[in-house]
Amino acid sequence: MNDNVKIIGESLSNIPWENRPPDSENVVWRSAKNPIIPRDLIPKSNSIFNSATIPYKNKFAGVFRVDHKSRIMKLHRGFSDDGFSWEIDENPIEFICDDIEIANFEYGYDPRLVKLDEKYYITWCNGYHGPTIGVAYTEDFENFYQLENAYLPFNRNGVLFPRKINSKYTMLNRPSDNGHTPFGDIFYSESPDMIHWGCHRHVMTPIPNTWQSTKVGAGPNPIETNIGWLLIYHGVLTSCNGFVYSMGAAILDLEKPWKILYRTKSYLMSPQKLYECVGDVPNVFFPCSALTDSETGRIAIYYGAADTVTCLAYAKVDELIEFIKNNTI
Ligand code: BMA
Repeated sequence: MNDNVKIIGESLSNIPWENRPPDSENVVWRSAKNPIIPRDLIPKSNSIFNSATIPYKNKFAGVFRVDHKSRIMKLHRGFSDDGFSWEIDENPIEFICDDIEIANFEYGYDPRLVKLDEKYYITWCNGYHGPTIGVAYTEDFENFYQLENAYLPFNRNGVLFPRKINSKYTMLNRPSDNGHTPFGDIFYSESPDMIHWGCHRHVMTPIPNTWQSTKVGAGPNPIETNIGWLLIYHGVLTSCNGFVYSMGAAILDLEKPWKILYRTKSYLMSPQKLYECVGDVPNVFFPCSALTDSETGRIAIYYGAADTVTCLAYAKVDELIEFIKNNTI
């Protein structure tokens, strides 16, 4: 690994990993085992995608977007020994919440999962009179405590940073509409207590005539490096056949993360494999989570493909950051 670039975080010697295939020169490459989670892993599931994983007790835990056969969107818990093979609960997570007004949310989807202050925080797109950002935490993956929604509707892609910045909890988010949102910029918000969110700053806007021309949204929780926050995100273009979701990356300033240092001009990954192009929503490559090993610089990215299955892709932090710097807008 290039000694100049380092992930600031824990080592993870059992990170799911496959070396780059010899015939690939890409800075990000797919798992040969894709899709690692089929749509019908549990009896209730129509599809399992856009999901989040985290190291837990030397193994892995996850929160999964499961669209049921009724087509309600729910969050389910799962565990894995190796990060590839998952056991997902048949029933959705039942969040503990004192306030009945927000407890019975209509739907939950696109979870993100991050360790912060020795707790595991989950954020997701939460149906409360329209989509907003739900927030909850667990310490043991048994009891999940739901907090206040972060914002008023309409908002999607609420993604926490893995530590406080300038003594504040911080979150990227994407104001939206109530439907499929043909627009969308990424904003940054702060909170002193994980309840009240403010000090909103603009981060990123779509770029006309590119793979990210319609909207952009944060993907996995940002990865801290000595160069800046590595933000893997999705960008959407509108083709004559509908939206196309691809993956790019940016490096954000460590202290003022609303400032972009570098941002990829071309996408890093786009829907090209059959399982990304064919499914309930064709042409979707949607990253939601990344495991990292600070020792080797390995990054394993979990992404949803075609709103149907869950997949894995890999990168090395030094190569990825060099690529972003050399291919910046
Ligand atoms: C977005 C979200 C994602 C989904 C994508 C493509 O608006 O709903 O969950 O993957 O659309 O359908």
